Amino acid sequence: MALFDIFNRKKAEADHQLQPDVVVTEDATTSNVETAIPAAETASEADVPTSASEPEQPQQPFAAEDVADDDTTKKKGFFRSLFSREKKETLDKGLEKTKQGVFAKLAHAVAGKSTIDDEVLDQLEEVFITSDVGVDTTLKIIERIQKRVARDKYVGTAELNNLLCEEITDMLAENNNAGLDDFVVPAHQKPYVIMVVGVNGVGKTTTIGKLAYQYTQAGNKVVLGAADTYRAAADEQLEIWGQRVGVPVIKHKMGTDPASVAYDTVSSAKAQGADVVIIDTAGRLHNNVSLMRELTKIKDVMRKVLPDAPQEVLLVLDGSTGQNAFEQARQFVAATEVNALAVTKLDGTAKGGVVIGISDQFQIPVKYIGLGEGMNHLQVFRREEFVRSLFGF
Ligand SMILES: Nc1nc2c(ncn2[C@@H]2O[C@H](COP(=O)(O)OP(=O)(O)O)[C@@H](O)[C@H]2O)c(=O)[nH]1
Ligand SMILES: [Mg+2]
Repeated sequence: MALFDIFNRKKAEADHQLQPDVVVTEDATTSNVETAIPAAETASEADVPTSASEPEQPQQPFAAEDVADDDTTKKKGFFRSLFSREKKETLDKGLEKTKQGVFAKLAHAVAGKSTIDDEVLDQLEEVFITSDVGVDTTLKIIERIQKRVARDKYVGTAELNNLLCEEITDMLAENNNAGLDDFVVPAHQKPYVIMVVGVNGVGKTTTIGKLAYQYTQAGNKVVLGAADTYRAAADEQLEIWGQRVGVPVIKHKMGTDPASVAYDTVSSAKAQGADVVIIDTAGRLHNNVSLMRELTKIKDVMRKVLPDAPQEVLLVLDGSTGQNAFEQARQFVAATEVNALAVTKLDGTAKGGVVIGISDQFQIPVKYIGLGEGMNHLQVFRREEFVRSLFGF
């Protein structure tokens, strides 16, 4: 990516020359200018004509990605820069294993080829299927690339990463996954209740701890409820997170009715004027009828205090299980109402491509991604940033 780095740097310099009154953000003042570059400029505005005053651009492979110095682009650039360098680093680092896998396979797929022909397309299909993207989504991607190659006539393999990045981002944008703001509580929905569900060990409690941290950082008052009353020490684990983040945890004795914990948590949150309530629940399989019924009971009981609760039923999936995570999502979604997904443990796996498949195949948005065990290793899923990171931009 050295050439791309150099090119980015050139673009940043050009930006500053052409826009003396540009809003200086934290990113723009750092020496690592890469994250200050508006993503859309390289991803989807390849056809925008360049200004005559622009400095000379390198020829290949990214010569077509030009800087558009109009107002829209400036604004886009400003918003993009809100995705700070720190977050970009966490994302890049978290996806490292997946990236290594995808890159190695892509390099292999285009070895000795200068254009994207049928053979390359066949290889690409294999790259995505073996990267856990899933068959249906892979076929969609290949179809898009095929159309693009037919439309643009000559498409060299040197532009492949860029092309894939654009097409996958556009494909994901076709789903109803609205872009989400970072840990913002929807207006008039306070307290906003998130009930967290999923099988054992996927990272529910850890995700709750990270969510508590992020929502607190965003200025919200958070209360946690330890409604996993089955597993010994489950409430202690949540309590440790509560202490770490500095938020109260409502808990009862082990073995008590989880619905009563949820009821007490929501009541307490309401009384305290809290903004966010997060309810931990015991791990369960979609086909465990009594445990699935218990979720309905927890919801019903919370609604006695807050008629709209829970506004979010968050299904946590372990991304490192690849296609199993996908299958789990399918079965859970069929068995109970879920309206948000979190995919965890992306840092430990080369199977991160599963997020693309899940995001494409489910109408339910992937809202959060887990990129490590630390408090700040949870991010709101932004499809464009995710795909760009995956392809090394
Ligand atoms: N590397 C990594 N580990 C994670 C992540 N999320 C959770 N874990 C780990 O996964 C294990 C199970 O997590 P836990 O929250 O107890 O799962 P639960 O049973 O669903 O509540 C713990 O060791 C966590 O530290 C993540 O995003 N990255
Ligand atoms: Mg747990």
